[in-house]
Amino acid sequence: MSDKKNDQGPELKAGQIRALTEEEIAALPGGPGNPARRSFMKAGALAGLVGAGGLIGSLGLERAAHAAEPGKKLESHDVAPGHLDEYYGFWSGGQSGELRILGVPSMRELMRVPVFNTDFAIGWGITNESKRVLGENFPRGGDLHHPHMSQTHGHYDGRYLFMNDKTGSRIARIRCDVMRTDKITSIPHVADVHGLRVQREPRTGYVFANSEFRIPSPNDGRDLDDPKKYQCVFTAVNGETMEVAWQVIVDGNLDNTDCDYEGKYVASTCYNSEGAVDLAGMMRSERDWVVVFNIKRIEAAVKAGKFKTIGTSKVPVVDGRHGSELTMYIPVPKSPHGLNATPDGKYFAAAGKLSPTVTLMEWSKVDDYFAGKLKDPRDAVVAEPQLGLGPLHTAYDGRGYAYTTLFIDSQMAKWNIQDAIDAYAGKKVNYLRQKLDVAYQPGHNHTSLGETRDADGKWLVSLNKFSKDRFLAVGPLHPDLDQLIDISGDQMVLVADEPVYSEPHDAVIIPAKMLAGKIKRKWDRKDPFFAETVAQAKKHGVVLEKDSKVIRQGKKVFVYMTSSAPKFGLDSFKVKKGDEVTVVVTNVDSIEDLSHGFCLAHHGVNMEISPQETSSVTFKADKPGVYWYYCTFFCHALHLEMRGRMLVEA
Ligand code: K7E
Ligand code: CUA
Repeated sequence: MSDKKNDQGPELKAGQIRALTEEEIAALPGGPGNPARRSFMKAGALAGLVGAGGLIGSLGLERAAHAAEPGKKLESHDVAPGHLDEYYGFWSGGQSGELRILGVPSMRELMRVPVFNTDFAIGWGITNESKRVLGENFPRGGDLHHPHMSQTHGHYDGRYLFMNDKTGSRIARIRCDVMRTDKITSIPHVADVHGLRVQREPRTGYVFANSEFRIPSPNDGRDLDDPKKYQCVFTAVNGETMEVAWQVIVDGNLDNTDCDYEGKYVASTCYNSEGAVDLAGMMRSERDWVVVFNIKRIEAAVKAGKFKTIGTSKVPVVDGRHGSELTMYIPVPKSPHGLNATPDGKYFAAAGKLSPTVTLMEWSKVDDYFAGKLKDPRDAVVAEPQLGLGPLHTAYDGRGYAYTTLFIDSQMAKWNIQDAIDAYAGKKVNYLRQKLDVAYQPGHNHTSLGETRDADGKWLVSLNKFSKDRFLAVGPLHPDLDQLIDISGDQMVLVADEPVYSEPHDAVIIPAKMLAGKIKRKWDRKDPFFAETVAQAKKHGVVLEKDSKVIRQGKKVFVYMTSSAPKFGLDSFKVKKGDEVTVVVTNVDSIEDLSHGFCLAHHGVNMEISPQETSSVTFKADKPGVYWYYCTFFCHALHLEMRGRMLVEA
């Protein structure tokens, strides 16, 4: 072994990839190359999924061995300064609760959009406009897993992005024209919201949401420790109104979901078919299932009044448990995870997780089942390729290939869909094309346009849960690692490592040209996002674009002011201790990128006011004294002078 050990992995010269020494190669378990790495990864996985500290050193060497693989010229993902990326990437922010916008292929982070989190930079969770979206008593954060853009006829349409909050059982919508969260809906009768997808045909339409944990229904203290009575429901939300359209009670608990390209079905993976509340219980059976929901039949049942409501909620809830004509239960190996429909509209795949297989099913066989022509639901399965350990999610390139993440093996498996079908039918064909090492433990993957009819087979990202030694040490918490892979050729080629903050689960990659002209570069004064604030000003006789004045109504004080670099409309305003103060700032600058901020010292108040935007905040003035407010976006040479005083009388 090299004696040059340090915390940060093998020593590299700038711009160089270091080859292993002969000694190091000899020290690798089982010799050089993939097999060694694989057996190591398996050992690691069995020892508690790479938990064992002693294994980390050799993992680093494996990395070097892979990165230094000869004969592979890395494709460039460089985007020169001043040049634009070809794609947008919309990235889940996981437990940070935000959505992130990346440029692909550069992997540069372009923007963060706060959704379920609070964000002091723009005042999300602080301004009245954001609180109207978040609702009263909103939770402090959220766990954002799955972002998906609205579609029309199976193509991205640039209207909205939808995403789930696993911990708060919520679904949020971002308006793509301003990239701002505009609606958040709480889902009733569920403990969490996990899998989320959008209807493709004719358009979105429905937003489908799985819930994972089973709970009593209603969850009001009854049946506390009687898990047999716990329930899990599937939810369809109307993406236009963001109201819950209907729910379906299912057997087992739901995990991930996807729908077809014809608007007929949506399918979800289910694990814990046992309905257990402990790990051993959840592993008792040999199989779980995929449940397919028949959208037309569910709509008809709701229309015919064949539903119940729960508690005070008006949401129609139909029964889709075993024996229901609304659903189909397809047995698959234990604990399936990802559910991904192929872009040709023919198949859908459930990743095995605990089984080394992916189960491929055909939508037309689902037609047959509901028409009474297919008796055994298992006959909807057309392939079950064996790929490696820990298959979690599958992405597609539109050329007939599928890419499946192998969590335990830390690999990406590329396989041919038709060959896998032929092999299942008994032909002697090899469907596996390539396995690429990724670093390390991938969860989701995603291809450019791969969840639409337009799958273009250019880029694949592997969203890895561990980065280990791939970056400089930054403390016990490591960044996650998103790797960009070029899939345009026969072989997958790794082109970039992107460290990311906790914790991306999923992402979508959308050509910039699909959004061209749809994204605004400054606010429209008539924008609905702040329309309520504008209406309130009107009632007060205030013209926001011109007036700066203070209006008192009893103990409520409304402070209206403009902002224009480098000046607020008011140099000072006076209130009394105990007043409820609402400050409304309108940015009358209309130069692109000339944002101002309003930050009030010692009051936890900051908000962004971009060109032509109105933002407002309400707080209690409970401390007598002088408090400066100042601009927080460096807008002008006299930006530091852009400030004023709030005078609070005792
Ligand atoms: Cu696989 Cu929440 Cu999509 Cu994470 S789920 S990986
Ligand atoms: Cu306005 Cu800085």
